[in-house]
Amino acid sequence: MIMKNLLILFFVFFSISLYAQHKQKVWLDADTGNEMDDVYAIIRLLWAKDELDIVGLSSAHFNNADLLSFEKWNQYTTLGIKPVQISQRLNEEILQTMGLTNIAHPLGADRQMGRAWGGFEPRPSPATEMLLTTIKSLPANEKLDILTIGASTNIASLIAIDSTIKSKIRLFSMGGRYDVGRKVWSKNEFNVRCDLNAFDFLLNQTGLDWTIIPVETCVPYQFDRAQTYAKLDDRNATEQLMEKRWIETNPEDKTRILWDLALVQAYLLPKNVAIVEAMTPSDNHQHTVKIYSKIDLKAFYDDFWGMVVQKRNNFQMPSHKPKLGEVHYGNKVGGLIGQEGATNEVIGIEENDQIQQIKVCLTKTLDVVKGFELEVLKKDGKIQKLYFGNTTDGIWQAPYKVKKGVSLIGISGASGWYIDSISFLFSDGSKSPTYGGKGGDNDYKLQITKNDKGQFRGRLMGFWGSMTDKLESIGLVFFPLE
Ligand SMILES: [Ca+2]
Repeated sequence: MIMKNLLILFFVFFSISLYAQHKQKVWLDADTGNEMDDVYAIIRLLWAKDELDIVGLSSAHFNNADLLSFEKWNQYTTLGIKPVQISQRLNEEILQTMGLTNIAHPLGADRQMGRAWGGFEPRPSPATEMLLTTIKSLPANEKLDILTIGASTNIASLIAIDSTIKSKIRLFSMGGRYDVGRKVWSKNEFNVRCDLNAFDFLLNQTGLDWTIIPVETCVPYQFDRAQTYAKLDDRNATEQLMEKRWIETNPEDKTRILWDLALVQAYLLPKNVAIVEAMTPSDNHQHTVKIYSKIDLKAFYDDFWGMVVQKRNNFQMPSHKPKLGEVHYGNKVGGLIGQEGATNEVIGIEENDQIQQIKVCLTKTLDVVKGFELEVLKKDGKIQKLYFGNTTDGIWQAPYKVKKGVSLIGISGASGWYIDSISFLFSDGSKSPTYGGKGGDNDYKLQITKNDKGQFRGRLMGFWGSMTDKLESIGLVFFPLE
């Protein structure tokens, strides 16, 4: 199992470049109600909200001929079905679950561009309206990246309504077929079939920066049902959205191709994809578009499942960025989901303090951490004891003597529901023994990192987290130095 062996490192970092540069604005348009992979793709993109400015999530329809002839479309009864409304409801559920309803989430068009026999009449919708407003308010040097993982009605309509916005967007879409070797297109693909007019309209646009991931590139990117169910944590609401979606929508499928997730990850992981230029199909205006021709499958799997674990532990991350001169609460690890524990923090390590010894308190069964005590020699020569966690009725371990001149810079160990084990990391690269049990699926490491010059980027001031009769979660509290 990949996850069992994957050591996930959580670095407390405050790279200036991350915050100083403007974040790329991104919009995702999804036919979320269609199959199960849109949910995975949306969640993966939303997990990138610290690196990107995700400004909108619009809904797309998945109108198709089967809805008129079959009684069911996946779990939905087709009688009176309103596809774009299903996508919209799911989009809202995802944003609510992740606490991100502040991201715009307008409704998209309920039908294709033009008519069944053709035509490029746009379908205005709240989505095209909000997209226009967003694009019009961009500074001169900025573009909006739009990702679309369903029928491209909303994006084609946007351009049909106002073609001047073409120079202000970069489009990334999933759909269509393209055989890179033979340089042959086929429009026989679901997203295209749901709005062939829109796809043709987009292919006829010159001056549009467009990158397409065709079916051929996505096909190898498959998830195994049993593995996916096993890896998604039942205690995490966001992960449950993904598991539930598979169970409800495509329960009989032992494997699924994650088409839409492939597009989102191709966008997020440009180093792990190959891009070729392709001449548009011969029945369209002749110019080139970009094709994601290959994806690094291992990098994609590792990225996705690594993020699942990382976000499971980090979901309570404070939203404010660290500033010089401001105490910062770093990411926490541990079983945060129930939030049954009381909040707990200790901040008292000052500049030039010397931690002399650390004592860890474990449960009676010795397999879970309850808390710890730091014995600090203050500048004025007095000894101060700092306590973290709930140390009543615990078993104290032999104290760990800290070397003189060495400072505490972080912790590592394993966590599950609770902090199963902990060890302490020091400025000279040394590490205390590990205290606690062997449990905990998630290896964690929280530490203050060094800059290029080898200087620590911050100073550890203490810890924050939550506790029941055990230590439930823990994060570093630190003072940024750069
Ligand atoms: Ca889709």
